[in-house]
Parts: sequence; structure tokens; C-alpha cells
Amino acid sequence: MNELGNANFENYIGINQGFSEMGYQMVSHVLTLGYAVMLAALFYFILTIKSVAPKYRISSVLSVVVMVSAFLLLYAQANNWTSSFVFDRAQGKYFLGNGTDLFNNGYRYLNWLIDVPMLLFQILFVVTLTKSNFNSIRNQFWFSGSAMIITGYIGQFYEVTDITAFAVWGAVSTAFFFHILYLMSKVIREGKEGIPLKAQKVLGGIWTLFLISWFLYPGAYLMPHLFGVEGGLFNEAGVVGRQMTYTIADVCSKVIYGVMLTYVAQILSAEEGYVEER
Ligand code: RET
Repeated sequence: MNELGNANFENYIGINQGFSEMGYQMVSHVLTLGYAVMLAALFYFILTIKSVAPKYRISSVLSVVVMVSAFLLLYAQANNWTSSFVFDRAQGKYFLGNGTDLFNNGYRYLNWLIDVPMLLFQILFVVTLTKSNFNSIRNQFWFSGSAMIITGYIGQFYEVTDITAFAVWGAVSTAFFFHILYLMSKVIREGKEGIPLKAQKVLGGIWTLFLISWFLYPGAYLMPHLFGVEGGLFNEAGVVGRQMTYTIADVCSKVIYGVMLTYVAQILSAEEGYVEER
């Protein structure tokens, strides 16, 4: 099984079993949905920027940065899928093309390298920290966020050929992930102090959304081995499942998160007497 080197498992399925019409198209469509949502949401963040007081607008600007980068990288990821597999009329299935590009989830990781620090910084411009130091939290977010992604990026190359390396890089990445979770829980706890109850509730919802959506990423990393190493999901279902998981996670962690933060900023702006000019 080594003819593909460090290729992602999608290619191993594509060269051996191939993809059915339904499986292939579901991936293609869900990838397309992913970048379409980013472009649509880009307009939301631009058009609502004046609904919040000037000091909160950096949060919207960071959402705009996230949307543009996600749109471009997810567009590349979708093209990578369609250029990697070709339809075989004799067998009625899609197989890895001969001499074509291989499919690799790396575009996503590169996107996260930009987006993870931005998403983490974003909340710092909406909440007011009561005890922690802004610069210290920002630097730790930046450091652990980047380290989590880079180690995961290296690990994903080994998902088929070297399970030990895959697990070790994944574990190192997870250590940084837990550090981020710890920091975020602190930021949200402090952020809730002294703000209107309604805004506190939305912040609580952001924490729940954050926990669920961010845990989907390691789930997708592990997808090919979730039910045993090369087990129950080392097949087309695992390929479709992984891309669906990534798209759901992306929409929640970037778009819905950004919309909820805008909402908190709107409540705080109104409370401070800000009225949007018409
Ligand atoms: C990896 C590698 C395996 C271990 C862990 C991971 C965590 C990834 C996360 C990614 C979050 C990405 C976001 C992107 C938004 O644009 C790298 C898959 C823990 C949490 C929020």
C-alpha cells in the first residue's frame, strides 16, 4: 500500500475502491458550499460593521480577514478534489487520475494558520478582561494556535504510512489545543463580568459553540482511524464524513462565531448609548 507515499487516505480509497457518483459529488458539493458560505458571510460582516460602536469594529474587520482567506483556500481545496479524481466509464466510478495532482487536506491547515489566531484575537476586541493581561493572552493565543496547526499539518502526512508519527504529532498538537481551551474559558469567564445579562447569555452560547466546533477538527483528523486503525471509516464513508465535518466545523467556528460576537458587540454598543447613523 505504499505506492502513494505520504498521501492522505482519500487517495488510497481513490486508487483502490474508487468513489461512487454519490460519494464523489457529496464531497464536491460540500466543498463548494464551504466557500460559497464564506463569500456570503463576507458581505454580512462588511454590511453590519456600522451596527457596532467604533471600538468593537476590529472584530468585524477580523471576520472579514477570516472570510477572504477561507474563501480562497477552500476554493483551492475544492478544485484540488475535482482535479485529483477522474470518472472511469468502464467501472462507473471515480478513481485517482494517472499523473494528476493528489488530494491533500493541507490547504485547510494553511487556512487555519491564518484564521485560528484571528478568531482567537477577535473575542479580545469585544470582551473586557478584568484580571488577565491583554498582550499576554494575545501572545499565548498566537503561539499555541500556530503550534497546534503546524504540528497537526505535519502529522496529517503520516495518516496512512506511519501511524505512530501521526499519533505523536497529533498528541503534541492536542497539548497546544488544551492550552487554547484553557485560555478561552478564562477570557469568556472574565468577559461575562459586569455586562448585561443578555450579552452574558450570548457569550455563554459562544463558549458552547466554540467547544463543539473546535473539537470537530481533531475528530476529522482521526476520521480514517476512528473505528479502528484502517477500520470502519477507512473507506468512502470516511472520506465524505471528513469533508462534511470540516465544512460544518468551518461554518460554526468562523461564521456563526463571528455573527454571535457581532451580536454581543451590538448589545454592548446599545448599552453604551451608541446609535447607528442612517
Ligand atoms: C489538529 C491535529 C490533531 C489534533 C488537534 C488538531 C486541532 C485542530 C483545531 C483546528 C481549528 C481550526 C479552526 C479553523 C477555523 O478557521 C490540528 C486537527 C487538536 C482545533 C477553528
